[in-house]
Amino acid sequence: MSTAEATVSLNADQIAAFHRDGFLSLPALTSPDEVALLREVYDRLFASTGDTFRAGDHLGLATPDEDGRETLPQILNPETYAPELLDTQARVNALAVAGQLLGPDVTRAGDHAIMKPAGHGAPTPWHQDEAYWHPGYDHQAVSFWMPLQDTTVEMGCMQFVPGSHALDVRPHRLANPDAHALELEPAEAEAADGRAVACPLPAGGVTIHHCRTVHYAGPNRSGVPRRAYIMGFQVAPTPVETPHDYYWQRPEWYASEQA
Ligand SMILES: O=C(O)CCC(=O)C(=O)O
Repeated sequence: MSTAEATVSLNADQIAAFHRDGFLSLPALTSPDEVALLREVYDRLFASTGDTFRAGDHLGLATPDEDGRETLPQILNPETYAPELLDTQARVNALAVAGQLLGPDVTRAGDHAIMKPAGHGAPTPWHQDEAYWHPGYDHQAVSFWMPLQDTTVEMGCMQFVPGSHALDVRPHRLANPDAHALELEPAEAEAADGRAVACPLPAGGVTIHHCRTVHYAGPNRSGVPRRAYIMGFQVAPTPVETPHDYYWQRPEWYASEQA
């Protein structure tokens, strides 16, 4: 799979665009052959039963539909269950590009996978990734969001608010009491909607976004599952003197670290 040499790099204009907008879109992070392999791994993981996964690694980001079907399943740490995900050209390329954006001290953060089932995949609400994270730090991280099939707006491609990575973490709330997603407060979400830039992509393309960039992905109205595989990279977070007041987080999320 991986040649260990990166085959993708950013030019100066792309690096400047990322720092200006907080996101960037590339048409290919890896080869069609590797995308086909990744799709097999992905479908195997999503076909596995819940007890394959450690507690909390298989979550519903939205509530099931009226027929009881999952509408936005997420697998955290997929590489734990499919170690071949650690040895891909996509990862080599992503790490090299992340280094161009965040500097040479960049390291791997968590991977995850979010599936929008054909025809009934739910929207992913407007949010900033950092709203989920430890309030005792400021974070510097990027996510590489790679679809494993061509992905249009109607299938739920990523959408971003340009420049929003320069904001603080905005007020969020739990999307509903039973699901695991956070969403921006309604007035902020409405404002984001009016400024969104949608990024349709071919299979194996990638969007890259900063952890404070406001983003969303719509429902999947197509007849094809929308498979997204996401690799995260970061530099060491900076401790803050007074922890941020992320009142929307569930109390158990970071309880042990803050005790
Ligand atoms: O795949 C999705 O629907 C949303 C992904 C996302 O929010 C993220 O990668 O931060």
